[in-house]
Amino acid sequence: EEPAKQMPYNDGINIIPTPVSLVQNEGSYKLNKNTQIYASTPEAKTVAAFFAAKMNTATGYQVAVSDKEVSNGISLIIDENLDVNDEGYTLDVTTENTNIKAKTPQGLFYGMQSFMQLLPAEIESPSVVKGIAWTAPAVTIKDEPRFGYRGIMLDPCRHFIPVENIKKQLDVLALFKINRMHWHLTDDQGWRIEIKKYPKLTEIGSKRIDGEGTEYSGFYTQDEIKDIVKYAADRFITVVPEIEIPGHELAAISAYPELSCKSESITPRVIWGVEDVVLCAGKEETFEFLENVISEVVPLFPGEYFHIGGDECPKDSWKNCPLCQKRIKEEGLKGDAKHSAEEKLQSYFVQRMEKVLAKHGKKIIGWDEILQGGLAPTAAVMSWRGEEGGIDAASMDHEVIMTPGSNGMYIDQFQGDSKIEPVSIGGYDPLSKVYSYNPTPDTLVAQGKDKFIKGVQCNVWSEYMYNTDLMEYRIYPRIMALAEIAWTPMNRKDYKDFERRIDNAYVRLDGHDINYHIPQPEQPNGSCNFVAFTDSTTLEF
Ligand code: NAG
Repeated sequence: EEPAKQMPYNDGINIIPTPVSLVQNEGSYKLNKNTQIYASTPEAKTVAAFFAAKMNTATGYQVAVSDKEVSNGISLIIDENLDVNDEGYTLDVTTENTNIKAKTPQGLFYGMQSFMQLLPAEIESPSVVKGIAWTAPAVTIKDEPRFGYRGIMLDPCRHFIPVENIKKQLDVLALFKINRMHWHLTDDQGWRIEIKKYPKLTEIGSKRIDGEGTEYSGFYTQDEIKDIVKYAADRFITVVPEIEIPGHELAAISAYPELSCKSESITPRVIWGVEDVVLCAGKEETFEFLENVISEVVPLFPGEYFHIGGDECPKDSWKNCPLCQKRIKEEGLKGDAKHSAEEKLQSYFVQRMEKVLAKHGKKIIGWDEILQGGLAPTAAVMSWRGEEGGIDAASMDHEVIMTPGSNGMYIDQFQGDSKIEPVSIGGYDPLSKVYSYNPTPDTLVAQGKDKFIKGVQCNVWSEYMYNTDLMEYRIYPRIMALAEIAWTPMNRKDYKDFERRIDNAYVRLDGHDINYHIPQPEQPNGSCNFVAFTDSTTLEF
């Protein structure tokens, strides 16, 4: 007898990310209008109901959830002894029935997402599609993710993302088993989260005057945030909030000037880039303000990480500020060969935040500049200026999320010929580059420290994403490459096959009305110089 075939190119099977192990068997399973889903626990039932509703939307069937085991149906079974990790699952599709097992409801959710991807792509349609045989090929799958943190960072500060659009992204990200949405809620160009104790943060800090005098604004109320966090949780996505300190602070300081060293009167920033108007590290009021903000933000986000930013904080205002210098003296923050006194002041700042957040039961995570002046004892690092910060942190046994701009993780960059693409911040990150990134650098593997790499993320900075269509254009399809590098083991990755599977995924994206990028033929050099969507009146780079 011939051994069952491990599909080398998953021929005809389109699951993204590719499962750890997949064997295709003879025949297929067919949904019918009365298919039932059996769920072994109340939580499994919630997962079953979620997918029954989706299937019914596209098929027009009356798939229902049942408390009893059913024949010819789909079974969702919690099995605590299954030999996979907490997010893993097994999926057995036979000509008779479909069985999914997992240790957790999250594992069942991913098993069902894989099953959905075995069905025709029109299963993602928002309304009934007639004339389709809703069959899935018979397969045996055993699957679990390579990394526990599979993320995307969204930036509603530079350009706002309405609640409905965030939900749309969450729907689609969940298809590809992405499980973290890092939400960059404050920056120079806008403070985007309601803080009840400090109403001016949104009254003043969420508004800027763009271009020829038009007001640009937007923020999320705490109720809207709760709604999004719940919507994400229903799709097993944890939202990681980011409140930036001590730089990228113009919006907060325009609302409360006393927070900066010179208490200058400013407005939220209109152009992009970095300015030396930062939180004063000498005033106690700064820390009081942050503690109050944190105590309103923490209850909204149940996840383990709280992101405190930390990137791009110039040090001149601290150098020239008597209160900051007093603090440096009092705390004995002497400059040495490795770190300046002001870098140590930044580390002091971050460590105070670490203590405040620890009291709330949160772990801090920050951009790799938080290594300057000495890393806070329990901090996790998000490595964006290349991999060095992540390598340093992991070799000191700190958790790391890799998101290096140099390795394709900055998907605000061009993904095609800049002469025919909408204007972007620059760079060049085609799909193949995102796909080829491996988040565990060899040097860490050699030291046995790669286990501190907890995951990988793409960042969607929105300086040049004037609307959500442009944002989607940058996100898709590159985020599907991220999904695969975060989930699929190295030896199962295959770019050629990924490109094939993407065609099927585009139909799924169509079902969600996503404005994805389609590769364009490259233009001969110099023959085409127009750039679409420019807004040269407000941009300076
Ligand atoms: C960096 C900034 C960010 C900006 C982005 C554009 C980080 C951590 N910081 O300079 O504010 O939007 O690049 O690609 O990325």
